[in-house]
Amino acid sequence: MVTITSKIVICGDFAVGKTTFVKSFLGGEVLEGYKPTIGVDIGKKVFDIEENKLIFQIWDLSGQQSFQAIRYQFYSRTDGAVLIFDISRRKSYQNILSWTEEMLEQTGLIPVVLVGNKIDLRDQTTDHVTTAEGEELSKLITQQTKIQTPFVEASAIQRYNNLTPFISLGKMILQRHES
Ligand SMILES: Nc1nc2c(ncn2[C@@H]2O[C@H](COP(=O)(O)OP(=O)(O)O)[C@@H](O)[C@H]2O)c(=O)[nH]1
Ligand SMILES: [Mg+2]
Repeated sequence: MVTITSKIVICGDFAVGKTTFVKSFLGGEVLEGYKPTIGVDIGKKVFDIEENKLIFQIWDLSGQQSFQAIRYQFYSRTDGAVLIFDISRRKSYQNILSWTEEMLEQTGLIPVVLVGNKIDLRDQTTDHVTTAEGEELSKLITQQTKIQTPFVEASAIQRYNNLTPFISLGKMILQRHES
């Protein structure tokens, strides 16, 4: 049994639901800190995964600061990432690969989970991103990270699959820790 602290960054376009997602994961647990200079909220949650203790430190972009200016501090010493797009906004899906590229440049090869959020809007959106398209994208990310990237459809608002991405990521981080 081990206790490890891991820094997780949450990436994706504006308004895809990053903050809502993080809040629904953290539940009642308090935010640990705030880095106003770089526009980042940091949350903390302790999770038991397969008899190990994982202390998640979640970094969520909160400000409107230009991505270029803050990315170094934001990405420094990152152990894993949750990449989020909005299934009702195709542009946010198309932008995921540039998020991935920019991130991996700074972090090196780290485990990633891809999330298609706002699945509750699927029936109301004609041009929504399909499950197959999400899975296709996760394969492309797998090629980049060299680590199997799961794809999870979720609804942060309805708390559907709001824990799954973090548990998957936690398991991937523990596996790397062991090997
Ligand atoms: N329908 C729906 N709306 C969501 C969901 N998650 C977030 N939102 C809404 O999307 C908007 C942007 O969410 P926010 O978490 O601030 O996005 P961020 O800019 O990525 O941090 C807000 O109005 C949220 O209430 C979801 O799963 N379903
Ligand atoms: Mg936000």
